[in-house]
Amino acid sequence: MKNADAPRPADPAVLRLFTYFRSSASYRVRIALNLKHLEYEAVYRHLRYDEHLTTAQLSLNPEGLLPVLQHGEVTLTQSLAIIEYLDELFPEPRLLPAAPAARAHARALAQSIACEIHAPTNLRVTRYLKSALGQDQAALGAWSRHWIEAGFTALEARARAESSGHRFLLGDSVTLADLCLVPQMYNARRQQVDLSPFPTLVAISSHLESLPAFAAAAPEAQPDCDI
Ligand SMILES: N[C@@H](CCC(=O)N[C@@H](CS)C(=O)NCC(=O)O)C(=O)O
Repeated sequence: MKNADAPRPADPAVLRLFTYFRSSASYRVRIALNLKHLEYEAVYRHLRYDEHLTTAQLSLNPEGLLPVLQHGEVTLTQSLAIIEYLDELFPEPRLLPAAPAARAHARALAQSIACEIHAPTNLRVTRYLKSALGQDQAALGAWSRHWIEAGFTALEARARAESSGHRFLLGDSVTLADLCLVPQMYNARRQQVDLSPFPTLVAISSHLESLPAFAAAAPEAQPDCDI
């Protein structure tokens, strides 16, 4: 991984990821890049200092969200779309199963985390709760824990039924769903969610976190980590 702060001429070979160490959507993409052994340039954008909301950054992603991936002339947003793009261009190892049902299932589990847990607990949501609706820090924590616990309750039931050996959420290799689980588990710990009702998810996440590609993508392993 290299750091690049200044834009460079488009090079079709270069992958450039706009990332923040604690951004779980960026964390998903970092895992995918590592699993596929892809070199990339990291451009760090600090969310707390609103570096994702500058004019230059909004020209890359008008949503004002990380991650953004540049690949030559191509600029991509939305972590799940980015990961599918990488999976199509660099298929080893495959992160989406070949069989249509398993493929749909992996996407559903990933979306259960990305859309049903992560989206309502995102920074801009909690900022709005605080600034526009006058909620205090305790209320923000309760809000985030509520959505994480609701989502994890459903996910735990699915994992108990479908995970073999508690190593992956689905089947016996890493899928897109696992790339979403580990960052969400990091967030859950940060929000001090009681994880005792979710032993299957904890076991799967612990196994995944021990894999080198996941460990190298962890927030603490990022050069921009400031905690
Ligand atoms: N659905 C988007 C979510 C992206 C997202 O929410 N990114 C967060 C960091 S994890 C962000 O940039 N938040 C900035 C904000 O909320 O102001 C994706 O999967 O890429």
